Amino acid sequence: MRIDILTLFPEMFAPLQTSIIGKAVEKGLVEINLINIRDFSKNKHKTVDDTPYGGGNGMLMACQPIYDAVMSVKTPQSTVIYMSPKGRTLKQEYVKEYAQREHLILLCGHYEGIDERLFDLCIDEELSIGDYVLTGGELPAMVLVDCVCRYIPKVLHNNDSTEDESFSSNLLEYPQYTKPQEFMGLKVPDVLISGHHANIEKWRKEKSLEITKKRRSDLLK
Ligand code: 21W
Repeated sequence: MRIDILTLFPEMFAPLQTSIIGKAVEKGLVEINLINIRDFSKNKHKTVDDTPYGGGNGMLMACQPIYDAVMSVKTPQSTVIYMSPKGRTLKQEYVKEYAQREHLILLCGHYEGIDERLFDLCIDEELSIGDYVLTGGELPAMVLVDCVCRYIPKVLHNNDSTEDESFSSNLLEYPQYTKPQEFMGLKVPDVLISGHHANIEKWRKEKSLEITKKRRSDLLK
């Protein structure tokens, strides 16, 4: 898979070079390109924003630099996603779909948004990551890259992603413990030390159900 990220702040994406995603890029499992929208500005001062027609506070990202930046990478195989508070809210179901695409182009907005005409010209969909207000689309784009990459074959070592689809799907995680057996007077539950795999599995399912009922009963519907 190839992911092109269009942003005014490419340096914000340094974390993608670390950890599991960094490894995936190194191994060539995913190609991530950062494109600075400002490089496409055709005016003298390399500006990318302008005041909104009709008045009002703040600045908008203008058509020309974004249009040219998108067109420099867009092919018939591309899906252009504008990270936007007005988009549909990201769900795991969408993550799996995005992971099947050949080429994602993620457009990160800043300021008050982008010129509306860009939606008709070069944007396929709008995507939010949740109901809270951020300062721009960069963190949302990183969230999307992170969760999509988990579904690219060989990115995860164990098969955590396929495990999502088994019984555990739509349930919160059961409690987990590692060594030592006792810490500050608190003991690991006996069943986990018993070595009785059927009992352990039963206990985990029960605990998952219990915590899901308590905290996220909406997931059980
Ligand atoms: C926040 C931009 C609010 C614009 C009309 C005129 C991308 C985001 C963002 C941001 C406004 C995502 C207004 C969850 C997010 C993002 C920056 C609107 C008021 N309306 N997912 N002026 N949350 N946020 N400004 O904030 O770009 S995906």
